Amino acid sequence: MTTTSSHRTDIDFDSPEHQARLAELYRDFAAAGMAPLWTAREELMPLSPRPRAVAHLWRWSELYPLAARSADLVPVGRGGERRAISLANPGLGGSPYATPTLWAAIQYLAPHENAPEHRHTQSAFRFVLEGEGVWTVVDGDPVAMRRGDLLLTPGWCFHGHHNVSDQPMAWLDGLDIPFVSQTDQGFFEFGPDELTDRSVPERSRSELLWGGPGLTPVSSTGARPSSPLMAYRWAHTDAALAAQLELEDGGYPGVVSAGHAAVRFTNPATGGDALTTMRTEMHRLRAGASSLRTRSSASSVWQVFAGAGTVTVGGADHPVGRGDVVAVPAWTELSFRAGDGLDLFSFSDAPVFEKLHLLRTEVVA
Ligand code: GTQ
Ligand code: FE2
Repeated sequence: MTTTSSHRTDIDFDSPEHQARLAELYRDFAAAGMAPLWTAREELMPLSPRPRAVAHLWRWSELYPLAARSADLVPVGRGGERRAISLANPGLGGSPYATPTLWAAIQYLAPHENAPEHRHTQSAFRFVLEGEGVWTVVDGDPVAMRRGDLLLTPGWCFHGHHNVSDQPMAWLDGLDIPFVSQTDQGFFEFGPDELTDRSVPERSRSELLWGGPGLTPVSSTGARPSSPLMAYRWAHTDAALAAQLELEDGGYPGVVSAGHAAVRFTNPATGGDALTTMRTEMHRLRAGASSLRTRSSASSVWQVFAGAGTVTVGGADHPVGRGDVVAVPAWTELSFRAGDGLDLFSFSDAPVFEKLHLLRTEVVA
């Protein structure tokens, strides 16, 4: 690469002798464990993000039967820990990651199966597309999992799952596994082989404490960075979205389009994201409505919860329906259009970059 300023006039850069000495210099750099910036500046410091991950769509009609097949062939137990099958972005060279920072997986528990307790520094959530009958026990608190619910497992909380029903159950897991792995922050501990509490309460202890909007238990011992509430129930999320759509102007004009309601799952004690490393949201588009076209330096994963429509990502249109999952790399244009109505769950790595003052988000004209 040539420079356009500070050019030395006493050197003939094009001479064969110069070229040979340069090649030798690069060989010696490599041998000494050194690498120049100038030959790789564009790759190392691009003008804007150049994600290796690609926009990709997984169909629920393909994910679910494959997860069910694995239940006939692979037991759940100590060691492997979970029957979770990740969604691997084809741009990431075979890594089992949806984006460079986000793990998205379908987890499947056959009737009366248990997944043993463990804990890890990775944060996790479960989002339930369909079914019920599984309780996830988070630090000894059994939390029911049902359609439309978001269940949290903040980092370093013990957790195990058990299916008490005669039906299998599958759901979407989201974790920050790739972010934690690539930054060498992973710690893991096995818990007891038997679940600490096999009871199946209607509501978890965390919900009994934090059950009212805007109401903090007086006994609360102070805010923690991740949410003290382990379950965000569909009835509440649905009601909040329906209420927003009653506002003709969307509430905050310019941020969302008309006919687009959106809520973020937050820590009720702080108003911040429910988890420290992942942002979780639910969106609803009225029949025929379109979202604004946006892009963000955060990468994200979206799952259609209900309805059908079109996702436009990286300039390509994809028809999507219930359960379909879309990975959206950093700085990739994204918009949605609803058919008869469209409910979408999403998660992203935005909290990480927000805390580091790296997050950039824009509405594309
Ligand atoms: O349910 O504990 O998809 O530890 C990946 C790792 C789920 C879990 C995953 C996990 C879990
Ligand atoms: Fe886990």
